[in-house]
Amino acid sequence: MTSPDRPIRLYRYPLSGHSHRVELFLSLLRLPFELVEVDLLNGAHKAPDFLTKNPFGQVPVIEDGDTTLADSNAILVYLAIRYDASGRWLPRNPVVAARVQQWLSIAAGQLAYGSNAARLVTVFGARLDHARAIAIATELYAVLEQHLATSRFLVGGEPTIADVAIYTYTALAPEGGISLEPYRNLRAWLARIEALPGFVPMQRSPLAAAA
Ligand SMILES: N[C@@H](CCC(=O)N[C@@H](CS)C(=O)NCC(=O)O)C(=O)O
Repeated sequence: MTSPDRPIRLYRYPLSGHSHRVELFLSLLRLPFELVEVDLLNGAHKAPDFLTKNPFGQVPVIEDGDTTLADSNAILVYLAIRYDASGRWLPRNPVVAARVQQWLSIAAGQLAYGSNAARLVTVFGARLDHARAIAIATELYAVLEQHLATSRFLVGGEPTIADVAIYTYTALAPEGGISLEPYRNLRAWLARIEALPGFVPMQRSPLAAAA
């Protein structure tokens, strides 16, 4: 099957980069989907009906027919295996699949504790260690910058879900006070993703809009 019978429902918050990660991939795959806004600011994600979808009370969540799934990276894997018949976005070759998984782990690790955490401080006033978040992000971007000197995308010459997973919070890094100016290869890679057919940008925070 390459398309769902009914639009996939994406529960999201417009300023959530994890939500955008899924929206971006749905759009790149040209899948029909509808957005359901979850009002994080008023606690809708901790309401009983939402907790039945994701007991951790976090967006994004998708509903695809009878399947309910939480966690942005898990959703990317699901969508790739279920709907990308070409296998391009999550290649089945064991070594390539493992390399994709490495970046998914980084998306849930250094990217989450780096750029994402820094932005949680600046945009949402989270009480996290901003300096530590910036240090984690800086280490990650130094590695990425070097990696992208010889690779067009994160795993070889074609985009995979590794790129989708790393894209959003990297593009949003300046909102967290992390400049991407020093990273020429990284910025060129962001531009390559933004040029992909079906790319959708994420809504910027009021902080970024004012800058
Ligand atoms: N590992 C999760 C993290 C999702 C996440 O952190 N979501 C945030 C919004 S970006 C959220 O719902 N935060 C509300 C909360 O944790 O209470 C994923 O990849 O989907």
